[in-house]
Amino acid sequence: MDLDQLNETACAMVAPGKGILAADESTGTIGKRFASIGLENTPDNRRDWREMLFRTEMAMNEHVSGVILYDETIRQSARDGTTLVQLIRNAGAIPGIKVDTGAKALAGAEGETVTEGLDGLRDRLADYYELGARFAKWRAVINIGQNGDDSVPSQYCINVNMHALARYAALCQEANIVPIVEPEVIMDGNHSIERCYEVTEFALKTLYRELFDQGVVLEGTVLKPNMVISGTTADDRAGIEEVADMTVQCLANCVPAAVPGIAFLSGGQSDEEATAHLNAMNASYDLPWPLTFSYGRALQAAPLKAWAGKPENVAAGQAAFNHRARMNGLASLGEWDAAMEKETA
Ligand code: 5MM
Repeated sequence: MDLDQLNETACAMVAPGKGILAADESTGTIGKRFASIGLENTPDNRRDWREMLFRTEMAMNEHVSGVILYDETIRQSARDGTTLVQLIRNAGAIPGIKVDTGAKALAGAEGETVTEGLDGLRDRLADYYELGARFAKWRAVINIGQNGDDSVPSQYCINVNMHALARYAALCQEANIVPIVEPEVIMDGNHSIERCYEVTEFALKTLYRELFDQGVVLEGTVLKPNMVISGTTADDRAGIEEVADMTVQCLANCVPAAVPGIAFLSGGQSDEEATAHLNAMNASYDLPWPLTFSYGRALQAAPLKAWAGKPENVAAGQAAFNHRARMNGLASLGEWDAAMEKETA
């Protein structure tokens, strides 16, 4: 394990003004995204979509530090034969890879899941390193029980998921790959922001205990958490400042200062909401770690709509991606303003 290399990569992933593009949708998930624009879910269409993003110069050169890829994508080439990994490198960004194999029903715990993918992971990581990956991602899914059901998440669910995240992280570091640890508390539901805080704290405290127990070097990791936020269908959803304050308070209580950076998931927030929340945290607080983005939907929804799967719309898709990447880059510095949303890319 080369700790200097791991720390250098982790710091580059959260460099000032930059964040991570989560383009690691599995085939099923990207199919749902394509369905929204009436596009068939084929390997060529998936390549064209991702090639368009990775060739978007301003976004990629100035605001994207790294890209999380899916197994198919890390092996794919652009139309001219350049590998997609090389396109990312050409932009000065770091290729990364999702290595979990998805959240599966957790035995004996209705409504809860455990993320799988540890079998054979050591060999897969060696293969991914050869293919160019310098960081990886594993996402644990934590649901919040609804309508007063405080039994979800269970201690059992939190324990097995955080244990698996730490096992994954230790294997990554052994392979000189920086693990992004992603314990996602799901936003769907009508729960309050206070309940989201409790569950996020429960998950993060358990996660850092497991990482310690399994010898994971925090300086060579990046945390990808949810924000502390009201459920999507909650009454009286918390406003921007409250989300920023409670998220920062929760992280300050749970995340050691040795962690090089925190890159949030968007989790179903609207594009602008995800940007505004990130900006509010960076504008108001001086924190031990940089706070940035590792967004999937909140970076891709606008370009996907503008592109709509048509070659003649590539410039429009890239303009939309440039715009969202720039807005989030500014938010990672606390320099975004809602009025900037009206500016063209
Ligand atoms: C890009 O979305 C990923 C989805 O992966 P699956 O297809 O395996 O479900 C997801 O893991 C993503 O990397 C993060 O959760 C962040 O995405 P959002 O859209 O929440 O910012």
